[in-house]
Amino acid sequence: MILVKLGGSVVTDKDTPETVDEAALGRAAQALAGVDDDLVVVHGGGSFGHHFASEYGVSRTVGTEDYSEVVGIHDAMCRLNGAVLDALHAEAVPAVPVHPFSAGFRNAVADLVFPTGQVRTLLREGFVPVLHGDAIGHEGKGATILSGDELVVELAERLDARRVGLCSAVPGVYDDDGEVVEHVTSFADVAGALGESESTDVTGGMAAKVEELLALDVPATIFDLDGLDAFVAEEEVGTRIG
Ligand code: IP8
Repeated sequence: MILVKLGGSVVTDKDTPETVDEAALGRAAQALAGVDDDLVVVHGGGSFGHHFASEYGVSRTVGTEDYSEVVGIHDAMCRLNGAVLDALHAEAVPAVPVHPFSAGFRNAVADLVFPTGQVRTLLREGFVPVLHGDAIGHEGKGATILSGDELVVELAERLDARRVGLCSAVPGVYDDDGEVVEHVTSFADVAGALGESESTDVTGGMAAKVEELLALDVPATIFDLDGLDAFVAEEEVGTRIG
């Protein structure tokens, strides 16, 4: 199985609330139509989820108990998910939605509990499940944000992914000189260039991504939209993590 995350900043215009970058999304869908294996797609929040999450002050650790905020974030993500599905259908990819809000939760120690039977079954039945960052019930905190990157880590392990690709706004992880690093094996290698794990992105930005991907058994690759065709063709591209 191949797991691909489409970054929210790739498929949306991050500066304008609720705006899909149709051209970029169309290119991504066209590339994904070339995957010759089982495929799971995860997409991020971009100007849909992040816009509402930061307006309400909700993050992976700060929750909300206000139902209208939870619904506001979730509905925005469902609208983006609909746009991603439309783009994939236009390329004849049998994409179907899986909404994490209705599938999992975080327990009292903030661990993600996410059953994967539905995704496994859909894959076995020949579909391409499309999941996304979302609001998620969080024991003792109301609801917090589940990032698409957390989902990627969870699904890659649980579904035994053969390859994991993150299509992001940048061509890979940069070093101090602004060059793309080919291979990162420890966070210390790039910590200086990436800064701390916290950032203005409500789910942590590139540093959090690298830290989480390093914990995976399967190597993950970070590349930009120009690199997606190469990733699908199993060529070396971007930065390999782990
Ligand atoms: O863009 C965040 O997912 P990410 C999802 O993968 C929301 O970090 C709801 C902000």
